[in-house]
Amino acid sequence: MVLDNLGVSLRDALRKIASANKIDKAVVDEAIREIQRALLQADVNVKLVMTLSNRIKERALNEKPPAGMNPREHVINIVYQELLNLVGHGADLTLKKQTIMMVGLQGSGKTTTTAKLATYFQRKGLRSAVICADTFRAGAYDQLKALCDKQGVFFYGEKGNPNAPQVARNGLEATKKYDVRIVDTAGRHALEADLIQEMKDIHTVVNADHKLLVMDAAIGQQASEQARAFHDAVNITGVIITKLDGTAKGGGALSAVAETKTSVAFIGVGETPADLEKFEADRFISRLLGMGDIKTLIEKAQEIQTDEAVDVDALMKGRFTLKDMYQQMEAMNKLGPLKQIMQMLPLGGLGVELSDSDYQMTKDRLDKFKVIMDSMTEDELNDPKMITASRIKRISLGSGTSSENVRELLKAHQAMQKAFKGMRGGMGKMNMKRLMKKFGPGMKG
Ligand SMILES: Nc1nc2c(ncn2[C@@H]2O[C@H](COP(=O)(O)OP(=O)(O)O)[C@@H](O)[C@H]2O)c(=O)[nH]1
Ligand SMILES: [Mg+2]
Repeated sequence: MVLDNLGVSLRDALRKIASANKIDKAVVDEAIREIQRALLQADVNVKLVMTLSNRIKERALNEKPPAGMNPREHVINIVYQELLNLVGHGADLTLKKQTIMMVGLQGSGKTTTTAKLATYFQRKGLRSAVICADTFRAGAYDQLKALCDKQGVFFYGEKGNPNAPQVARNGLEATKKYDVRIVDTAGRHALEADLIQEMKDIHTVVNADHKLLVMDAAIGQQASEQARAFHDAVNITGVIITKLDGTAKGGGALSAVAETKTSVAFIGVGETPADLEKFEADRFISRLLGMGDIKTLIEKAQEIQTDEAVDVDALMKGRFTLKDMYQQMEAMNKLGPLKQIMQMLPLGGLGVELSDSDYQMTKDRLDKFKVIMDSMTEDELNDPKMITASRIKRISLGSGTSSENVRELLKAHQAMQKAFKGMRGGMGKMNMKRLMKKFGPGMKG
């Protein structure tokens, strides 16, 4: 996962909001301080951090929660929305015939990303071709050709021709029949005037549908200045942030995107051609905040709800009889491994600890539990605490199981009851189901 540290700190801040008794200025201020610290550490631009925190504060203290949302959910929702605003919506490179020009400083990852992109489109069923218009760096031609050959991507280059715009023009001519044509260009060590001029010249020749700025995630605070310069020169239509796998500082590049009002199209998360992810802002932020796969969970729950009632509300309810437990276990057995589900819950399940055996809801185990429960009285099912040692013996005899088995059932019940109470406590009085719905990655501001 990229930007782990940022995620952990943001989740901490949200957890505090979630468990606050009451949302007041002190709670909001403290949460905002933590969010600020987290963002600054990730190198998000100071000005943007200030704007973002002022907006969160202003909205959290003045905006009334919409109907059906409690104040805690409301504030968490605001934080989510403002973070989403910060990274902007992903630039969509649709799957169609197009030309793409890559720009960026030397070492930012242009050439690697060119090959990654070509592979990406090729895997989606489009024919990709790559043109090497980096005539500046000696090894550029060989590097890109090797990458393309390995991926079965058509490569065009002219070794020895120093005229980059001319190579680009010839390359476009030679690759007419390809769907996606990607032009790799040279970068220099810094933003030099001649680099900018050459880029503009290639830009004029290529007249690309997309001009993608490739930026190293580790660039930090200089990102904004750079992004602006490239934007002024060729009118960037999207950004690719590379090396997000290796840095905690990706916030700089992310803020540059916000500042130039462009958007992130892809992120690079490794050196191989497969290490390219399409950037989807809501998914990215959800993941960062640990709200990862909630949507999947809800969809799954809804699927099951159509044939058999699985009540997520009941799952989160504090009172928890043996019958409830059985029903929930049955339901969760269908949803998939409990462990996975707990991890999909907002804020990483709020640190509720269940042992591995508590997670195992195998069919055999459920069947045994069912037999045992059939030998219990109604009162015992509703209030398992009343079950004494002598009753345990009798229940095991009546069900043809062992006292051990009965104790195991009671222990599992206690653990789950405690876990669900803990979750409820941790979330304050928040309605988990509603929260899960709201924070599904499909949510739009
Ligand atoms: N870890 C990691 N390394 C990357 C990524 N993208 C590029 N690199 C590495 O960064 C270095 C420079 O990349 P290159 O494509 O040659 O940059 P260019 O000068 O802009 O063309 C190479 O060693 C790449 O393997 C990425 O997303 N993650
Ligand atoms: Mg290169």
